[in-house]
Amino acid sequence: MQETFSIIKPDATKRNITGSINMLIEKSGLRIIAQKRIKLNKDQAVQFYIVHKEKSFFNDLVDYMTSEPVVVQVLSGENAIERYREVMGATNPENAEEGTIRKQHALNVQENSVHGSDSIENAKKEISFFFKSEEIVG
Ligand code: IDP
Ligand code: MG
Repeated sequence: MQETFSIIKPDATKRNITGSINMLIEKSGLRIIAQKRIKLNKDQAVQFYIVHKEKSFFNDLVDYMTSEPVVVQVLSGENAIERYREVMGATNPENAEEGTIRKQHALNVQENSVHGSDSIENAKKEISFFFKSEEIVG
């Protein structure tokens, strides 16, 4: 069993499709073992995406991530980190496979509906950034 960190992003909360996304997560066999709706502040968004600080899209990304509420989640399952990356689909929805969250719901490469951790180390870091251990109930 493994845990990964997920965000349902502002484009999705704004369009009221958090339930549709959770349905795809649960249909994939992953379990939502922690979840809360929050509004990120600028400091949180900058810190969360700090690895992208040199990218041309960084400022836009921070503005977008703070524009509307998000839903932060911990997902568990076998091989959850890689599994959720598959369920999400490619970063750019134009390249995402049929049936993935991003193929079904993303608007464009920035407003791509979901985040998922990309490594064990980052999953640990991202989960503890948003959740206390007693908020995670498997
Ligand atoms: P990921 O979310 O699939 O892991 P990353 O490369 O880590 O993709 O990028 C983080 C986020 O930054 C993306 O999910 C997307 O919201 C945004 N992003 C990535 N590449 C671009 C781009 O080329 N233009 C605009 N936004 C981008
Ligand atoms: Mg990433």
